[in-house]
Amino acid sequence: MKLILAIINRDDAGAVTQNLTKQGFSSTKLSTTGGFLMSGNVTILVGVDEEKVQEVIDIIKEQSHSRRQVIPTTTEMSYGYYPSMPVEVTVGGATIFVVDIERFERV
Ligand code: 2BA
Repeated sequence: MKLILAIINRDDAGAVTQNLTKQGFSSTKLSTTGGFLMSGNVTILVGVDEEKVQEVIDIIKEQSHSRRQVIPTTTEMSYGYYPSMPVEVTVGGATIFVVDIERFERV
């Protein structure tokens, strides 16, 4: 058994979980925050048998889109001027981890 953790954009979360459910996969959605942008994203947990991992990853890939995001930053100059220096980063589609599960039980 494997646990898939997928960090995705909030706007894609509904489509990802709906498609997982449609294909018969259970999932749990957590509200999370990225350490770099400090903005909200969503982490989806899916527990599956090893042979189903690729199917789940394909569904996540299909529904997760990358986006360009501009973040404001400021720089201190020697003469005390703090101009805004926006930086653009590409976020997503999805950051996916697959980990081994030692034991899985529903009680
Ligand atoms: P954030 O940490 O908010 O990062 C958002 C985006 O900012 C990243 O997109 C990447 O393009 C950029 N970025 C992150 N750290 C950076 C840095 N030190 N310097 C320059 N640019 C940086 P993604 O790579 O698509 O990541 C999206 C979200 O996935 C991340 O949000 C974080 O919540 C998660 N994530 C990505 N890699 C991870 C990892 N190795 N471990 C845990 N979470 C991760």
